[in-house]
Amino acid sequence: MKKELSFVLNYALNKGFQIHPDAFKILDDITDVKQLEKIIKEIVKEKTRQKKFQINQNDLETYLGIKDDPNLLNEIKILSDPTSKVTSGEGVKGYNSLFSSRFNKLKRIISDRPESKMIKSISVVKTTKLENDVYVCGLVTTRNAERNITKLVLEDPSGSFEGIIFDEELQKTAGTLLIDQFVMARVASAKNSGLMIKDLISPDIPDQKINKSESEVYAVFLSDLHIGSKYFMEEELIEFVNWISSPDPVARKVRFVLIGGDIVDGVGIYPNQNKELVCQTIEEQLQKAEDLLDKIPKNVKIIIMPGNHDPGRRALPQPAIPQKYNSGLWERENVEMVGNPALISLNGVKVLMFHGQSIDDIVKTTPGLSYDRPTDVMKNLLRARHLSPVYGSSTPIAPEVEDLLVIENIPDIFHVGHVHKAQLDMYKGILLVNSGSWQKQTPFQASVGMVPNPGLAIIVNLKTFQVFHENYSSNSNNVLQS
Ligand code: D5M
Ligand code: FE
Ligand code: ZN
Repeated sequence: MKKELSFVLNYALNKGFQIHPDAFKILDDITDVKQLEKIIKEIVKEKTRQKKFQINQNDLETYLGIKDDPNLLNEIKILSDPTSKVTSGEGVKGYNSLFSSRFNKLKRIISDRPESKMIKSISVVKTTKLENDVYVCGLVTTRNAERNITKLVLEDPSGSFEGIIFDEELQKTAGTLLIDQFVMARVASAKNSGLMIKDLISPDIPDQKINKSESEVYAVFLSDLHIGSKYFMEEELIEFVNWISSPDPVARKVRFVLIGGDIVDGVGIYPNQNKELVCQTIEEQLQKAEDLLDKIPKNVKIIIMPGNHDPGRRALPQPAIPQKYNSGLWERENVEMVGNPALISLNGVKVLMFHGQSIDDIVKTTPGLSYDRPTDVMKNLLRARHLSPVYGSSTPIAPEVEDLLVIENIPDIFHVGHVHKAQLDMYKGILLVNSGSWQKQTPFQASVGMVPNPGLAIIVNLKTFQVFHENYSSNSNNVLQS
């Protein structure tokens, strides 16, 4: 008999328990010593309370959840996915229609607010003497903070104007606006015949009811695996995948695994990348991903979305990773390949998945935001109701006729990755998850002082929205931020 097993058996016997031989067999199969001790202690505690002093097979099966509960639902609905919608519209005309689609969609969203009844177009406001305050809507084209004023240029389909902000608090609000985002402004004539902005209203998220799953199942949030990279934490991810099929009571209820992009490291993404790869082709990298995900039980649905390292179109919105690079993943019953961004319903819980490349442009241009707190950036995106407003910076945006990056449908969970920092937060009832990464710090990241916290798996109970995490990092400073 294993030493550890006799230790736990003695523990139970000393507390006056009998152990049925079938229960004994199950205990003997558990290889994780710590788990063995924990299980016996919990069962002894519970049965002492019940004053039943025998441990039988049923007790262990209940505790371990060895029999998967067939009543647990795992229903996926793809509510929106750009894969079949992306066109290859090009040129100035394409961008004109993109921006006009953005403006129109967001104007519709903001029209739920009472102030919106007084909206005037910019050309009208510029050419009439304003007796009272009026509201205008527009996309922010420039934002300049000067000594003690801020100047903001807004543009709508009728034209553009520069408004001046004097109020200190409002200047701070203006500082959080993203370039090319939609905003509504309260405007009045200034003394010097110019226009003064007296209030700024973002489309934002209204108060709303969060959808929950009736079935008590869990979803796992992952991203930025970077399979194929030398720095991919293969052992740790394998350990986590093994946990999913372990008898742990939470693992037994996992029915969804979401991967928010950068599943592979890709090829030719940055200069001299080949020196940092262990798999030199996309096909090899994706094959390795497939082999790894194969270990996940088949009753768990896996959703795979591309990031900026994955193959396929680079510009946003991105279609799903093309089938030609790996037909195995596409053909798998329990795998859904979706584009970036995608809105998915998991037993009725709406999850907005977005890789998060736009965070790069936003932290560069917005005072107070940094890579260290990605969920703060995610809040800005929700307020702007747009996933990637800044046009013409480092995030490539395709000249689609329809702007598919407007957040039209409000999610219950907002899942982003890209910055390799796992973090949790809440905004207006929406659970914000940045799922971190499974790649150790790369030389590039070290050179810019970026410290990732990789190897953390975030797990959400879709019935209660309680969040758990499993930490596979050997570095004790590596913790989940919230
Ligand atoms: O991005 C991982 C992280 O590294 C993300 O926070 C962006 C940052 N990153 C990546 N490339 C650059 C460059 N060239 N400049 C600044 N910051 C960068 P990933 O998409 O995994 O490469
Ligand atoms: Fe990444
Ligand atoms: Zn990325």
